[in-house]
Amino acid sequence: MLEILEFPDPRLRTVAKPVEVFDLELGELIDAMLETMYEANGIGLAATQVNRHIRLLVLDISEARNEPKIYVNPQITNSEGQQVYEEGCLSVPGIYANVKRADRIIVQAQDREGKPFEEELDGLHAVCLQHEMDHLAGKLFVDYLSPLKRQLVRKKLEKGRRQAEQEEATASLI
Ligand code: QAP
Ligand code: CO
Repeated sequence: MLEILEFPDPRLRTVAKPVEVFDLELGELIDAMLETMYEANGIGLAATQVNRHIRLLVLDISEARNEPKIYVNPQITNSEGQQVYEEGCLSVPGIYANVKRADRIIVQAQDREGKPFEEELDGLHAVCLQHEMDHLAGKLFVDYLSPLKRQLVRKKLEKGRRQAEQEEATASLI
């Protein structure tokens, strides 16, 4: 499993570069990202979150967790409507907030072999793709919250990490 960077890690602000070579190494990264996403109970993961700054993301919004989707060099070519969804993020664990995004999008991307494809998405699939594409631009869903709320999120995560550390220290004594 790959290590997932957590907010406010500055590496999450890196802008990803296009993928140019579709080789074995890319295939291995895709498989490791899918495994990491499933292991962490996520529905989406961008390469940025595992400290690889290339335009690659994976999703699986299916109930059975058996419909992996891979998007290399994704571009949204059309978007319409609005929807509000309560989002979370593997890089912002335990935090959920409403975010307003486009309701229907058309995305062009390449598959793991480099073959181009186009899809029309709506609902959660469209939300998730927009959320993951934000990661590739160095953006997080908490950026849509007010600065005050974002500060609260930061404090809550810090507190959680301190508590986990404390619990580990206590456990090692008994
Ligand atoms: C993005 O997020 C997303 O806090 C993917 O404790 C989420 O997979 C797009 C997760 C919702 C649209 C709607 C978060 C798992 C997973 C947590 C995720 C957590 C465990 C988040
Ligand atoms: Co995320």
